[in-house]
Amino acid sequence: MTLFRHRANRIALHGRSIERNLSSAFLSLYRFVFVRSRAQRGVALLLVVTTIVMLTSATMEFAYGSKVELDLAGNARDRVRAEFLARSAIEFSRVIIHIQKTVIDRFKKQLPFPIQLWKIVPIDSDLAAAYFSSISRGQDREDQRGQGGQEIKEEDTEAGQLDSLSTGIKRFGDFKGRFFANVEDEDGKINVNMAQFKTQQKQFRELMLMLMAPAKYNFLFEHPDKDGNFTDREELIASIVDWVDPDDERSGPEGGHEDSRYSTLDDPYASKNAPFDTLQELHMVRGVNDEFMHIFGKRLTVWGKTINVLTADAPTIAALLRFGLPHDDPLQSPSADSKVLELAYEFVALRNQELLVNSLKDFVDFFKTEGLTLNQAKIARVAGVDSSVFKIKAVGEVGRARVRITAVIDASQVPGGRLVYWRLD
Ligand SMILES: [Ca+2]
Repeated sequence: MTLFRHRANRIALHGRSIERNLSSAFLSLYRFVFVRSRAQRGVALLLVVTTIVMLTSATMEFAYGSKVELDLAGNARDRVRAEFLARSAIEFSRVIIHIQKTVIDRFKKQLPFPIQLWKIVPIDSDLAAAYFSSISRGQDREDQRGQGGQEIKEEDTEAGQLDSLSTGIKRFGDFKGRFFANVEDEDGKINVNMAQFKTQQKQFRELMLMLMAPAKYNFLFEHPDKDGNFTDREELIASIVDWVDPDDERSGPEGGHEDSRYSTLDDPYASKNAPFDTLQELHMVRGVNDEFMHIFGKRLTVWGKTINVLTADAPTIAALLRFGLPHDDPLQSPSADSKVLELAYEFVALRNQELLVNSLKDFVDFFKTEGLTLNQAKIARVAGVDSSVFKIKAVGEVGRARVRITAVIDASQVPGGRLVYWRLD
């Protein structure tokens, strides 16, 4: 017992010692904060305020960083979704092209007028969703009538079940964002890559000359370029031919090496001697400038097969008329420029209405009634009534993310089309 009492006394003594120490620490802190001089208290307050400010700014920085990272992740997710919506628009367009090639073009002689499905069918997810939604509502009404006691067909029941929300299967349009696309045929234009083939160079030169022939385009060839060089129509066409043909000889009366056009420039380069991959490459060719591209760029392509007279614009049709007319025809004179263009516009206005044009013969016959004698065999070497190459410009949008895809499909061999160009922006 004595031992225990002794230990208890020691613990009690130790406890009082801790109490004394704690009291001393609190007293020091109290004195530091409340009893020290006013200057010392000011320093302490400053330290506390500074610490609070630093902690607050660090917390806000962390919160801002987290928000940015969250936004970035959200934008990346939306961009991926937008890309795949744009891809959906491309596939939607390919289905349209497939139907055009396998159904419409096959039976076009039985049709009352030419049908270009890619111009008629809108490729837009909002419109498609509205269309499918109306079909679905109609189906629901059919189902309700069926449940009222009338006989229900087996397929109606299945469709109703599939459309039911209880199945968990989404209807078309039940996704975030939208897509749309524009399809344009490349066969309504003149293909500058024709110039790579010896067998087509003569036609290409003449066709390009006829496109640029009108006197209203003279201004393009009357001023020197930034290097002080003049380029007339023939020289510009010869430069395009030399850019893509495999040899190094300069076309035209001057002769020599074709790269003499570019070797004396401040930043010299050589002709490509290969087909154009994009139309923008034309800017590399002697004489081609922004004004030239602004006027003729939309009538030129690097992908089309032959000029489709059913889709070409009026100035291209006018070029084709000059190409098919005899060289000594009065309509070849500069004073007849407006008359030829007027006839071309008249044809363009009529071709998709009551006028039946299913062949180049119909095309030639139409202008025969206008007094033109066109060489059908010559026109047939560069033109036709079919389109096989299509450029699709598709857009996918989700939130603030927007993805644009440009694709070119060649459906001349495969109905669904072969992909020949793909660009994602
Ligand atoms: Ca060449």
